[in-house]
Amino acid sequence: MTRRGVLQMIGGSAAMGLDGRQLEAQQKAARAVRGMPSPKIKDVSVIATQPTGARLSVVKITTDQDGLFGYGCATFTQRAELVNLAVERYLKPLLLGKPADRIEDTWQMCYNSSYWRNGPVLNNAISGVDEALWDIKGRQAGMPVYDLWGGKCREAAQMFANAGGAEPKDVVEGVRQAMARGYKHVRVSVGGFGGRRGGRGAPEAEGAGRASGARGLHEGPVFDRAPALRRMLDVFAACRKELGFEVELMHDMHERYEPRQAIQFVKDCEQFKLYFLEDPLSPEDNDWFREMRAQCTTPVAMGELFNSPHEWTPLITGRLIDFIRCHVSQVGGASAARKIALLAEPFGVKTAWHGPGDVSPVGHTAQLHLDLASYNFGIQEGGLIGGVSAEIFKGCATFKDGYLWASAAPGWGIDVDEKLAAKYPYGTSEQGDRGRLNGGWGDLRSPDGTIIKQ
Ligand code: GCO
Ligand code: MG
Repeated sequence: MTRRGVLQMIGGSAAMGLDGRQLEAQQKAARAVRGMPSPKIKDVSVIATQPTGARLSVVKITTDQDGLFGYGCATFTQRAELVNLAVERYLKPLLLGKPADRIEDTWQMCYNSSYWRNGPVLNNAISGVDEALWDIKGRQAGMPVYDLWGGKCREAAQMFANAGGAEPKDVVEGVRQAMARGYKHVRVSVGGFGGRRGGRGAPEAEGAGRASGARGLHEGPVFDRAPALRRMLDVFAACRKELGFEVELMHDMHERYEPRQAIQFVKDCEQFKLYFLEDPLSPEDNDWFREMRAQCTTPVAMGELFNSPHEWTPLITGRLIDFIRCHVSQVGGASAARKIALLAEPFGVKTAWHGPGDVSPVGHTAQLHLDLASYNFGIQEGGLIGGVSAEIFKGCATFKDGYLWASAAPGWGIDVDEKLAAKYPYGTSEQGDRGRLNGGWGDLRSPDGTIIKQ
């Protein structure tokens, strides 16, 4: 069999979910090519696709060894085109001809090449390159990336579900349904959840923090903090009354509250024995965590908005949070996230990587590999890929009884149908403001018109 044949088999078989015998044959083949000169980077490109809500950016690195290539997630949906440009105009010329198997050195080279660093656009661009190189390394070695990181610490990664609704009783029903699907952890919200701000005329904006009949002094979407917090206490009370303490509950405060207000709420929630409260403060208010820690025992998760070590290191080493929840591509990809997980372990901080729809299936898979290889894994958000996304991104993880199961295929085990991806260019499925703002977000304001961090 020619070299090209061997490597095509390695690549192609990923999507087909190998059985033991085939995996053995393939690893034997991988061993055969192992001594080859280290692959050089021949091309760097971006797959920009929007099969569902989010604008996805997936970097593809092709090497000078036929059939040896890799994919990495660079998804920053609110500024996708800027990230793609950073990859094509700045990282590609830097990488062409460079060895594809010096992942850490390449990370540091890209990180320092802009002199100014630790920003959302550049970190996402670096993430795409970093994860593509890990994919190549795994394909070359004939093993999944989690095996390159020391192998599995657990068979599968436990996931959480989301349950929302206009009224507490609807949320209770949503939690019940999630438990019926095998989930033991459910993140709840009432009238407006996480990033879905509702915008003009969107029903959920009505629920969130706007007492019935109250109107803002302005046209746009309104968020009224105090009523929103009172409603969440009603939701937790209803869930515990109807469902008891068996189910682990969480809520995303989405950094929308004043620090004192947030501390009071986190304290008021102690009676509900929550799994965690997420983003109780904004990164700009990180220094309030010391006070929050001193005041109450409710576990907190923080970090999806972090881009810099200056943000996560003091919270982890100060044992001021319980879960580090970074968006893996926003910190520079799998290599950077792995370092955060290793930093967090001795401080008793667990991982709960940010995993909503604006992480690509490649990114979700990289998170899953991190979850499997990190001793201090906490909980996984998202990663259930279906519909056309699963047709474009073949080889994604499977779900069973509340757990996400990775395939044993080499690299990330994902193969991308790039032709099909091209059928979903940016803007394909964007409504209202989102289209006008090229995937970005508009404003969210309190009743008097003051901007709120969303
Ligand atoms: C979450 C997040 C999301 C974000 C969104 C931003 O915890 O899942 O807070 O809802 O708002 O990913 O684009
Ligand atoms: Mg969040």
